[in-house]
Amino acid sequence: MTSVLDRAAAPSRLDDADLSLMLLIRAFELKLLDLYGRGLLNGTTHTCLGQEHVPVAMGPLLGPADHVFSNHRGHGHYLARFQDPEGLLAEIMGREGAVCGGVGGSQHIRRDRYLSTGVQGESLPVAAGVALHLKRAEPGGLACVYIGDGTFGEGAVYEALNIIALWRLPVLVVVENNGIAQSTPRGTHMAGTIGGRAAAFGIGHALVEGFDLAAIRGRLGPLVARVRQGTPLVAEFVTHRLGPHSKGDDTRTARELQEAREGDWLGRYRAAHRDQVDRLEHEARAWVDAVAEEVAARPPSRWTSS
Ligand SMILES: Cc1ncc(C[n+]2csc(CCOP(=O)(O)OP(=O)(O)O)c2C)c(N)n1
Repeated sequence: MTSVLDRAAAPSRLDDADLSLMLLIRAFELKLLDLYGRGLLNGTTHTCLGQEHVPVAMGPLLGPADHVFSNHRGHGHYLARFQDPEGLLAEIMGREGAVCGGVGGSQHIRRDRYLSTGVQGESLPVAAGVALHLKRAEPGGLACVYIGDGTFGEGAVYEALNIIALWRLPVLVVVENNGIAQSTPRGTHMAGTIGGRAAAFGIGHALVEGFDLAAIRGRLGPLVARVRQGTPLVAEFVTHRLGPHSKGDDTRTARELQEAREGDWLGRYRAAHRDQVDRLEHEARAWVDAVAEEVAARPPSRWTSS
């Protein structure tokens, strides 16, 4: 199954709440790059600039009893689930109130049924195990895994997909296909397609291009309902990575960067709905500025193993 949303169409108007969340994630990530540049972050960080719409689109399709597995580029996944920029920033800055006591940092966060890891490909086998438990103990629940197109080439992903399909496990794999893995373009690391690979296991595949959240949810909603009944799905979002891989490590040419910027949902949306963006963007930036100032003034976080 393939659904492609027309990227040339004028963007439909988004709900204020959805756009606010997308803009919050954008403002948060820009603030992180600024804080990193000033030496105020602990450890490394990868931003999801350009991919903010993916977890926001998925938000209402997932419930609190579902498990979410995130990756190294997971701030948007976390913020879409918990809307907690204070806890996340405190975690990344190692300040009091940090979600994981400041030892997880940007990439390794655990909260309720949310877990992120920087180990590429690790999450799918773990999600398969969790989904087996859900199938037996909490039917109707699912495990949602976010991975990138580069990580989709890890061997562990295919062992997991095999078992997921064979045992009809409630796993939803969301691939954020931004066309590059660190510094390796997709064309030099992936033979065939993500859809073709899902098909090899008899797993359904939905291709999502665009950021009309209502249309995406309308299309994916029935498929996610089927995941809950044991029909796994690979949902592939075509996205653009606007920023560097982590901080100052962008190997793309000026032309490739320009193409990524031209594909940016925010630039395209702003052109069609400038008033709404101006109003909500200002609020999002003000919120993040206030959070950053407040969190930076907190004492260091302390972690205890108990
Ligand atoms: C097992 C493992 N191998 C390599 C790395 C180093 N690494 C971190 S992110 C990354 C690229 C991931 O690319 P992709 O899955 O396309 O996600 P994107 O960064 O584009 O969001 C690599 C190779 C790692 N973290 N874990």
